[in-house]
Amino acid sequence: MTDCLFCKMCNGEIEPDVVYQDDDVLAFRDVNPQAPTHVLIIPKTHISTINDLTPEHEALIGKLYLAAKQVASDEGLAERGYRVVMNCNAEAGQSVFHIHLHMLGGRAMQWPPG
Ligand code: DGP
Repeated sequence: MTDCLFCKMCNGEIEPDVVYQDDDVLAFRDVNPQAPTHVLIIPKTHISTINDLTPEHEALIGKLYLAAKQVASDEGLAERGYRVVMNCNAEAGQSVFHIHLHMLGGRAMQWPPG
């Protein structure tokens, strides 16, 4: 999508602080980090929300989680622990409508989240 912020990161129009990428996935540091490590992991294809997922996206969603695992390991968080979360629509706090996993770590997390 031409007016999607995260699509612009995938096509090189905007250059985020990339920590991982492959053919299908891009991972970059959040501009407004909520933890010492806060990385967003996105598919390179545009999907607006979880509600838009179809069975054909099954493998792609798995790749997002495998990328989160890789980034956590690279950041030294695998044993300490980290949180992976995806918001869907307004009440959950989604503000960018191109699905993304938040990978947060480097501090103790609270539960339930606010
Ligand atoms: P969410 O609220 O779940 O849709 O998360 C969107 C995240 O995107 C939020 O944590 C801030 C981040 N973000 C917004 N604009 C930019 C940007 O221009 N660059 C980067 N790196 N992150 C951004």
